[in-house]
Amino acid sequence: MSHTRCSLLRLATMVAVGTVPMAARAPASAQEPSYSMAIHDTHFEPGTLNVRAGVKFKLVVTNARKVAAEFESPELNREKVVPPGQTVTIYIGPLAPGTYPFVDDFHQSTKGQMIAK
Ligand SMILES: [Cu+2]
Repeated sequence: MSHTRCSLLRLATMVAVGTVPMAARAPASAQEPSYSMAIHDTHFEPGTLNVRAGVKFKLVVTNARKVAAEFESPELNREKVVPPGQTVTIYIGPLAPGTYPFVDDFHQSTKGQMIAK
């Protein structure tokens, strides 16, 4: 589905369940855990990312492709375009323990998951 359409769906979902987007987050401190991930032509590397539950962390995403990608996860309430060859930083959490799927929204067969413990 298109970027715009999935954003609208997500907003509609949040309204429906009575939650609101998180407020703007404070800048990260150096203490926060940082995890790195790359987007390749057919997969994320790693495809399963283990993260610490209960703390805010940094996710550093590099797009190793020659085309734009979009890290997207309604479960994580995150959506970020990553231009080809570039790296973005996404702040996530604190997460409850659980499994959080994500996808390259521009190439939906490319999927991964985050496991918070
Ligand atoms: Cu999208």
